[in-house]
Amino acid sequence: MHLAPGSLSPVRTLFAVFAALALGASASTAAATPIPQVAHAPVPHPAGKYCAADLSDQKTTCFRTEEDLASYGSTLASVPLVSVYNWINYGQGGGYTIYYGDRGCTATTSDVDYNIPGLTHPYTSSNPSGILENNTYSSVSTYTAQTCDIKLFDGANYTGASSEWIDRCTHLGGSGTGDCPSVNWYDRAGSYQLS
Ligand SMILES: [Ca+2]
Ligand SMILES: [Ca+2]
Repeated sequence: MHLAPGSLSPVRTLFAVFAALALGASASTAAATPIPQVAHAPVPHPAGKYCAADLSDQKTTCFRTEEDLASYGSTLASVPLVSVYNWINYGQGGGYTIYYGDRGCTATTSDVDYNIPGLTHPYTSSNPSGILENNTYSSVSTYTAQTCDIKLFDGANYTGASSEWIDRCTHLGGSGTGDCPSVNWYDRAGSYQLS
């Protein structure tokens, strides 16, 4: 008796997959969708150490970040006059205030273009952490376009000793180098004038 050998020949079925490439397909008709611009309104914060002091309306507004300050500053009609820094070398980490005004300064320093009688005003809150601007300036820099120089006074209301006119100075410690004063004005100014 024959038993038919069970010849189990696997049948291999090959499935060929053809990728049909649509050559010359019509260009996408979907126009590039503009990415919506998320309006980033800078949010003031009373303890922010990056501040704008606008002398045209005596309004001081502080922010947590430099980006927010810059964004806010770009909305002002006023022009930047001078930046005053809590740290030397215009150190951003210590915070700073940009003073704005409605005009630049005249070319001569024989006049006074702006008076800032006290550095607790228009500062009404902390910068940073409870420190008022009085006796905090360690470096200062005026904005070239507005041609102002700054004169520092020890006390409020332009009392006490005063510095010469300074265009910019990285360290108010009295080095006399560049436009820096030759006597110490580090953490000393209590009021100032611009011309
Ligand atoms: Ca002082
Ligand atoms: Ca002037």
